[in-house]
Amino acid sequence: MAEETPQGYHPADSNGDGVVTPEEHKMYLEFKRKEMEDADAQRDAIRKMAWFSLAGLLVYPIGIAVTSLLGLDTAAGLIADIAPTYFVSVAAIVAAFYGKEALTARRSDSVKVTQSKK
Ligand SMILES: [Ca+2]
Repeated sequence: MAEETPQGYHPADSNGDGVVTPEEHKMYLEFKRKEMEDADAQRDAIRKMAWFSLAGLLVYPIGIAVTSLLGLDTAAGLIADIAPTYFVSVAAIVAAFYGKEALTARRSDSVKVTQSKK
């Protein structure tokens, strides 16, 4: 499947000779597939991190209560001491996640307009 490119540029034309050979086309498709898989894995990782952070927010006070109940007063005190830092950090992670989601959603909603001189 050779594809002529009169402009001399095609993303699949890796050696820039103006023709997309079957090998180049296959490489291009493989690259695109990997790119999509990477983006998917990245989204999954970020989503998991956000859920882990939210779960941590819920478990944290329970941790204080459990250590207190077990009589580990020093541990309970230490956990309570780092609570402000922890909560602010987790809030920042979750805010960054939702901010990114909102930005991505807005970008995919928008209409792209391209202009070219003829
Ligand atoms: Ca080529």
